[in-house]
Amino acid sequence: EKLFSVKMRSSFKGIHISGAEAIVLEEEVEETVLSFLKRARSHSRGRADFINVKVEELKEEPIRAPLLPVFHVEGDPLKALKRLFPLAGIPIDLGFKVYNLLLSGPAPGGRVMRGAMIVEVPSGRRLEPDMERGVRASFLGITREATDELKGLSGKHYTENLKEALTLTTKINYFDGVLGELCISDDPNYTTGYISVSGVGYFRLFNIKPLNHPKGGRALFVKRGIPVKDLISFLEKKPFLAVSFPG
Ligand code: PML
Repeated sequence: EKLFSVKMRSSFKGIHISGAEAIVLEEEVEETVLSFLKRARSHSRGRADFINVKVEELKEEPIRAPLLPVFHVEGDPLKALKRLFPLAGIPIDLGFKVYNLLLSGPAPGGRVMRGAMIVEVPSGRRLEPDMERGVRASFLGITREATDELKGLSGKHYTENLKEALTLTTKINYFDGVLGELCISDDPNYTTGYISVSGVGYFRLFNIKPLNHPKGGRALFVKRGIPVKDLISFLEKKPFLAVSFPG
């Protein structure tokens, strides 16, 4: 069966509004394109005046791997991070340094990055080649079964952001030497973030930042000596399809 990558990005007056992507069967391409178009035209950040949709057949079989299990963490998110950084092998002080950097804007001049930082543990050295742009993962998808299962398990806490973030971070954590990822949305209205821990799970943190705070971003924590070029090319190019949870 042929698989296709479908990607959408939209903007208004040159400023990014929304993006989405999927890996789907040939017969699902049309409906996917339509749903992405709808989404671009009805985003909370405004109505797009530019929409780019790209459809391409996958040239190689995607990696298929189960989604990381999701944990909804109640209570103080900072207290939770204090326990979760060590679980990922990240020193607490380094973890919070990166947390504060994401909130103040990790790109030069305190701007937000479109992609992620790569933070070496324990040195804290930044390994992404472009500190303005960061690293972005692409060629991501999730099966319908896995989406339905996620919806069932998350109940009223389900959002499209959750689905996309979980798919993305499952791919990130698949790479050997990645310890986890910390994510704070840069959407001022979206205050749920997460820390993912490789081989363990996705810990969803409510109120990880104050409402109306316009900054945020992503940081990948990696072991010293990880082949950074291979990691980046894996993230950008290797097709990855998340399937149902393990067990
Ligand atoms: C969630 O678990 O609700 C997703 C959190 C990250 C959202 C990042 C974004 O899409 O801005």
